Amino acid sequence: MVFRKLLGGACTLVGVATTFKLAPVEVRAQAAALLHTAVRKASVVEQTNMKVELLPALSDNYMYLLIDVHTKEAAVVDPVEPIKVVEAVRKHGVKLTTVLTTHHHWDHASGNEKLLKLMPGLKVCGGDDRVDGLTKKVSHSNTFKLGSLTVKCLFTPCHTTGHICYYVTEEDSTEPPAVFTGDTLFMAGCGKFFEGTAEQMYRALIDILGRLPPETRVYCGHEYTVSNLKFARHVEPDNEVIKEKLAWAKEKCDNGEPTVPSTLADEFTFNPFMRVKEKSVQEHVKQSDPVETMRSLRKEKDTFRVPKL
Ligand SMILES: N[C@@H](CCC(=O)N[C@@H](CS)C(=O)NCC(=O)O)C(=O)O
Ligand SMILES: [Zn+2]
Repeated sequence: MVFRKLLGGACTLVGVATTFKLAPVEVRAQAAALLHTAVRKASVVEQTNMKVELLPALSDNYMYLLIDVHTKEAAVVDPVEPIKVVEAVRKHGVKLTTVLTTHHHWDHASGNEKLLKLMPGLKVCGGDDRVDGLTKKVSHSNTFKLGSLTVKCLFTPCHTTGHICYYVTEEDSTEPPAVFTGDTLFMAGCGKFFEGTAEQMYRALIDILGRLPPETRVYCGHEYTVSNLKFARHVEPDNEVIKEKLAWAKEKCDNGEPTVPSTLADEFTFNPFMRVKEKSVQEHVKQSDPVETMRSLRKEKDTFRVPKL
């Protein structure tokens, strides 16, 4: 018996029980024990000038510690669990100066005030007055330095009206840039259109994010990859890349490992919301216009029942 989604997350926990006859309380105890061996693991992506530590939070959120290797200045993206952030800052011996908030939802922004109390003087960026602890309201193309790194704000309204993605580049580098996409672009999916339209998501995914260098690494706000790929497979049953990626993502999640980051080039091969210009995707929703395809796909995914396998 497999305990997937036991804690409500997309792929938080997997374990194997030996009997089907356990009482509910025993099932819970066994699951709790398994939690200790199958918790989501933190991991670091290291480049010459830039380090990104992935910090799993809540059941399926990600926070990210972004470090400029040269100056040891750091920023944190969506620090919903501030204590974990403080621990990571101490572990790396870096100076945290900046909070990059993608949007105002509680699972992204509700740690800002507490982090400010723990580390006074932080610059808290966001694109929406509803962001807790906001000290620096940013808008499209605003650019600032984080040590030797450059952070550019990309306004991507739709999931919320003030959503910002943060694009990070290293000067004179041949290594890939990074983009923190919050709940706009997920691995193999996109955010719900809570406060926006298909036109806006098309602009965000195709015109803004889709025009960044293809090798750009994508760090998104949630670990939804497995369920997103099951929807992708439903949309394009003949797409072999989706099948391979799904097998890979299941394996990762079963080991408590992140499927993040991907790259923009990868997303164009398996993410249906990035593939709205492809005939195979358009045919699935019986549309011929990319924006209408985006609208139909999102509508269908809003009620899609994710299959167990
Ligand atoms: N479908 C989500 C349910 C939670 C949810 O609605 N998440 C928001 C972000 S906080 C979202 O935009 N999800 C994208 C989607 O369901 O496709 C899941 O896989 O657990
Ligand atoms: Zn979210």
